[in-house]
Amino acid sequence: MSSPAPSTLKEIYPVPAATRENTLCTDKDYETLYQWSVEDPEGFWRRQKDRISWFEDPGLIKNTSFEGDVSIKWFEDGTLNASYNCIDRHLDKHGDEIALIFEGDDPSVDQNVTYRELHGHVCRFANVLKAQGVKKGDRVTIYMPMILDTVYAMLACARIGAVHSVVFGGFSSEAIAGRLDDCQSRFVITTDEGLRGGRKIPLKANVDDAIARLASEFGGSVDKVLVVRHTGGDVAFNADRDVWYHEAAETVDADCPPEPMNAEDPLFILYTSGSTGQPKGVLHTTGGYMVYTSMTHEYIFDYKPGEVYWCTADVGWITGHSYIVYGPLANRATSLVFEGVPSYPDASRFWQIVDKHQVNIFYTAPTAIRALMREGDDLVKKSSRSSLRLLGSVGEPINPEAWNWYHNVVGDARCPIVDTWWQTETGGVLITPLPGATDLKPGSATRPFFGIRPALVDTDGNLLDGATEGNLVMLDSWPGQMRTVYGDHERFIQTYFSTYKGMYFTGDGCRRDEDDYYWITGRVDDVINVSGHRMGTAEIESALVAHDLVSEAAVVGYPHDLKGQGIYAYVTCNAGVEPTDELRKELVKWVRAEIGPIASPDMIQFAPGLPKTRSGKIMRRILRKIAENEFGSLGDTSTLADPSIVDILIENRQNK
Ligand code: 6R9
Repeated sequence: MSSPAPSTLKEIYPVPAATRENTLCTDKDYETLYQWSVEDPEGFWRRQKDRISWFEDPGLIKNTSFEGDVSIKWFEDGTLNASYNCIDRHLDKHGDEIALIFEGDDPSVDQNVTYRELHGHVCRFANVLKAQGVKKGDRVTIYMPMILDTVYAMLACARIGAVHSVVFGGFSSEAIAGRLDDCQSRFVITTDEGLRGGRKIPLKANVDDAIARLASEFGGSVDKVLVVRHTGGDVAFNADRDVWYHEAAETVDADCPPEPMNAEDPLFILYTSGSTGQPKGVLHTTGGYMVYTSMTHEYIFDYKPGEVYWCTADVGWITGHSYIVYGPLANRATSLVFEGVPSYPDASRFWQIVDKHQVNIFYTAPTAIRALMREGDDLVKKSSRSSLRLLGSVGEPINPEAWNWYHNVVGDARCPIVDTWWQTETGGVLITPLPGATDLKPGSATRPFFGIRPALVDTDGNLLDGATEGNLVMLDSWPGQMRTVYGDHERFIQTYFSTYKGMYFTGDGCRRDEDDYYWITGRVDDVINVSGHRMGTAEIESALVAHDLVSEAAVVGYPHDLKGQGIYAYVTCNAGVEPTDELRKELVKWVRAEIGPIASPDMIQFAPGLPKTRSGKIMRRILRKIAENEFGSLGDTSTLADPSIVDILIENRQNK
C-alpha cells in the first residue's frame, strides 16, 4: 500500500481553513453554546425546539430524572408529527428539491425522488397501512432491504402514529419471531427478496418462517404481511394474510393528513443486544428525538441544503434511522440510500458512487474502511472524489492506521473526519468533533455535543477528574435519549441506571486526555462489537446451548483485523458426543439460523469444561486471554474450582 505508515500520523489535525471559513459553528461558537447548553438546558433546548415544526408548541421543556423510577420527558406538552417534519414543511418552497437518491445493488439502477414525490409515496403507503387495519400506537415490523420503499414505510408509520420496529434484513427468522412476539406486532412489511452483491436474499420466505415459529414457539400470530415487489422473484402467498403493496396502493387516496402526536408518543422501537438475556426493545419517542437528530445532523456534518449526504449504514440499525432518515430529511437534506455492498461489482464501488452522485459528505464505519484499505489505494485513486468535503466514522473505535488511510487516501488530506460516538440508546451522537470547531486527534471522538455531560467513574462509581481512564457515564439527560425498554421499564432501570446511581451507564470504557478529549476504549460489559454490530455474548451462548449436542458454551470477543472483534466460542459437548470439524460447521450453521449471519462464530474451541469459580461463575477474563493468545497474563487462577482446565484450554487453543 502506498499510503504513509502510521508512524507519520500527526497527533493533531487543526480545522482546515476552508472548513473554518464556511461553517455553522466555529470553536468560539462551540465553547459559548456548550456552556449555555449545560448551564441552562431549559433555555438552550427551548431555543432549539424551534428547529422542528410543532402543531402545538411545547411550553414545558425538560422533565427528567435518573433517580428512582427514572423518568425522561422532553417537550411533553407539545404535539408534532415526524413525517410532517421530514416532508410537508419543505413542500411550499422546496418541493422540487431532491430528498432521496437511490443507488441500486446493480450499478445501472438509480433514482432521484423529490420532496414532493416523497410526500406522494409516503401518503399512499400510510393509506395502505390504514386500509389494512393499522392504527395509531400499533407496532409494525419492517423487514426490508435498503430500498426507498423502506424509507416510505418508516415515514408512513410515523405519519399515522404507528410505531415501527425495523428488523435488520440480515437477521434470521428466529430473530424476527422473537421481536414480533416481544412487541406484540401484528403487521409486517417486507419485500419478495433483497439484493446484495448480486445475491438474492429470501426476505418474504424468512417472514413466512418467522410467523410459523411465532405460532409454534410463542403461540402468536400476525394479521397482515404487506409485500413490496422488488426483485420480482417467486414467493409463497397466503391469501388470508399476505397483501401485495402495489395492488393495495391502487385503491387508496394519494393524500394522508399527518396524525398529531404528543412529543412523548413512541416513534419507534429498535432491538439491540445487551450483556444479558435477549435483545431489548429500545423505545424512542417523537419530539426530543426529532429535535436531537436534526440538530446533531446539521452541526456534526455542517450540513447545508443542496449538498449530497451519504450514510452507508443499513436502516436496520440506529445509524440508519437517525442519520439516513429522520435527521437528514428534517433538515431538507439530499440523503443517499444504497442497496448494495462496498465490494460489488468491485471494491471501488463506494468511490464510484461518490463521483456519480457528487457526494459531499460521506459517513461510514471503520470495518468498511479497513476492508477497503486492504484492497489497496489504486481502487480509490481511480476515482476523483473531488466533491467530498467531510468524512464521518461510526460504530466502533477507529484505529489510527485506518483513520490515516481514510484521511489521506479517501479524503486526499483535505476533508476533516468526524468520529462520532453514540449508541442505539442515545438516539443521536453524543461525543464528536464539529468540523469547523474541533481540532482532530486520530482515534478520538473528541468532545461532547451540546447538552451532553459525560463523566468517567471508577468501578465504585466515584467521579474521576482530569486526564484519566474509567467507565463512561452521562450525568444528565438529552432530548434524543431512549425512554424505556419496551414493555419492561424495570429492565431499563436495571441495565442503565443501577450500576452507578443517578447516572446513565453507557457500557463503554473511555480515556480522557489532558485536553479533555474523549477516547472510547470499547465495551466493558459482555457485549462484543463485530464489524460495528453489537452482539450480546449471552445471546450467542443461548443459541449454542439450544443445540441438542451442546451442554455448555461461553462466548468472548478477540481482536480481528477486519471486523474489529471476532466471535470466539468455547463449547462443551454432551457426554459421549465426539467433537468433530463436522460438528463445528454444524454449530456455525446453527447460530446463523438462530440469530443471523452476523452472529456466526469465527472460532469454535471444544472444551472439556469451562473455567469456573467455586460458586459456578464462568471466568471470562481467562477465556478472553486464551482467545487473544495471551497466555502469559492470565492473572490469578487459584480461585477456580478446577485450575487444571486452563492448561487444557491453552493446549487446545486453535491457531487457525
Ligand atoms: C451508533 C451505534 C453502540 C456501541 C457503543 C460503542 C461502539 C459506536 C463509536 C463506538 C468508538 C465510536 N461505538 N460508535 N466506539 N468510537 N465512534 O453504533 O450504535 O449499534 O448501539 O453500538 O458501539 O461501544 O457503545 P450501537
